[in-house]
Amino acid sequence: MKKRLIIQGMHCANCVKGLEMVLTEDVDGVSIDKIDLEGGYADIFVEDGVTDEALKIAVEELGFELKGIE
Ligand code: 9UX
Repeated sequence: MKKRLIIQGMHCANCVKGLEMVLTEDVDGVSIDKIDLEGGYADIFVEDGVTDEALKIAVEELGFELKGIE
């Protein structure tokens, strides 16, 4: 399933790299389509069983805020 994570607090390319890392390493079954620094969102693919709560925990681990999931 495709999801868009609306994320507040990404300011540089390292933020993007860090986010990519926590999403793929901390949560099983996530792959990244694209992360848009300017737009403040991450488009991802999630396998069945990946919860929004797990995504939220991963995003917020780095101090970003998850504003919404579309
Ligand atoms: Mo860049 Mo992001 O040095 O929190 S890693 S601003």
